[in-house]
Amino acid sequence: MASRDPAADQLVNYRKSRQDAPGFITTKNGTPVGIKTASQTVGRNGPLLLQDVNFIDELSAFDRERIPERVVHAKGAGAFGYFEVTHDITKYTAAKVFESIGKRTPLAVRFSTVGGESGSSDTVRDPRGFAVKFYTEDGNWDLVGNNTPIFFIRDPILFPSFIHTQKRNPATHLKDADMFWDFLTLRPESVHQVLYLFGDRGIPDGYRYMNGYGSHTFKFVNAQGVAHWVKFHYKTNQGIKNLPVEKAAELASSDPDYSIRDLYNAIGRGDYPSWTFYIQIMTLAQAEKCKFNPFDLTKIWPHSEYPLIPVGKIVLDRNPKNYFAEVEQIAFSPAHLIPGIEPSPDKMLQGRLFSYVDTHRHRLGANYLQIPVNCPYKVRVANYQRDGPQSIQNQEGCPNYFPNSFSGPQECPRAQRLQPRYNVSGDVDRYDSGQTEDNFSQATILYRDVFDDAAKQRVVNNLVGSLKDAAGFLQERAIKVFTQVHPDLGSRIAAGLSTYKKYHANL
Ligand code: HDE
Repeated sequence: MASRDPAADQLVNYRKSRQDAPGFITTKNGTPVGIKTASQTVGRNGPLLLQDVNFIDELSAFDRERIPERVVHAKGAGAFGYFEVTHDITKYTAAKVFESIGKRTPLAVRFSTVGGESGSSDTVRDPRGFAVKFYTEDGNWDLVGNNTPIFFIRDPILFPSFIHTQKRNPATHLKDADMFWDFLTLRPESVHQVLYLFGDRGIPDGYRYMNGYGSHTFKFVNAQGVAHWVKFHYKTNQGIKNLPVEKAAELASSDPDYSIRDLYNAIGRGDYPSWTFYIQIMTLAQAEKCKFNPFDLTKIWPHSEYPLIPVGKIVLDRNPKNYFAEVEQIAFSPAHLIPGIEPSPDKMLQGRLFSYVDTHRHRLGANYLQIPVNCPYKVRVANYQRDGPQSIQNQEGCPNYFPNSFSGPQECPRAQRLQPRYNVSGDVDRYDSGQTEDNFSQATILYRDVFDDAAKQRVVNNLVGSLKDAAGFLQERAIKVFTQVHPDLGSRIAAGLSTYKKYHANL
């Protein structure tokens, strides 16, 4: 038989690993099951019996198989591997993961699309999630990034509305071009990310050929308690590869799980994907004088002023053994930070610090950090929290109050030193930045200087291809927004749309 790929051969390989010794079926309670293919009935055709505990065990488990899917990033693929330090950055951070050159830290990664349900196609135009969990000796550090260094909005209060416009219309249960373009054109801070999304990188060729970005600004603190602002980048060593629009559309029907399959098979055949990990550093003094707000997620830090500093590499060398246990139940959060890495005032990051752990409590339960894939297994969890649903590590006889005189765990002076005091002041208010910030200049640079002529034409085609389905007044508003990015972009979109105008004459 011709050999198949590792994903197709998963069951064949499992059988080999069991050496054809399957063992016996049991109930959840571990009791051996005699007959699996018939329920217990009164007579051959008779009704079932409540005493058929094997049947009840089976159906009650099935009835509970689904947990809520992620409200965004529902479709994804996961893998495991390690992070290895190649360059010393201890002058910036005391985080254990960066402690010494050559140090390896185990990690888990989950890649995802954003807007679609867990059964949706992998090859849609959408940002891709690139979330990394580092299992460090100071607890788990999650860098929950995307494949773009920026985002559509800069205030987290807009996130639910923004996401609603990317998902289904509540009346029709269909994706809706009016919702999509209405929101984006009313909030022009989104235009930088929109250009990225409708450019070539909007449909990566699977998950191995794209970069990852921590996106937000974070704060590094070194052993002396000195802080720097930092951004994280992980660049693919496979090279960037994107899917042409026609190929992506074809794959959406012929192989909607294209990206999951590609990652599983690459790792399965020993072709381990890797990324080089970089940081950008900004001193606190530089931030004070920065021409733009360095905590604004709609903007990048120019590499010419804040160069990439190499740090290490991410290697993925193990497929999940069980998708539900290790990928569906993995729970990332920007609030999973470790000493030496702190949040910045980026409003989006601040909003995310709440949202992820909140959604995990809903999706996985209050003790989601005791699920093996989420468990900080390099350290013993020691605190004064107890009980709750499915609490399986309840800290035995250790006192459950603090302070105490009975050898309960104590405060950690090192963690305290690595959280230096800082000053903030200002008037409490709600500051809507939609019109008051510079929304356009970095988008202009992206269109004018980064895209070559062919890429410009492709982005125009992609935008027209989506805008053509929106109402006429939204098309007009979009043309105005894109004209502010660059007059050439606005006029090319207007020209492209003019061929469709007849459909929207009355709108
Ligand atoms: Fe997320 N996001 N997000 N996000 N996000 C979630 O958390 C949220 C944002 C990202 O593979 C949810 O566990 C808010 C930016 C990834 O499991 C949820 C805001 C970036 C993943 C959530 C953002 C991301 C998520 C849904 C605006 C890139 C998948 C399920 C303030 C830097 C993680 C979950 C995985 C998932 C909230 C914006 C990346 C609802 C409120 C910006 C990669 O909590």
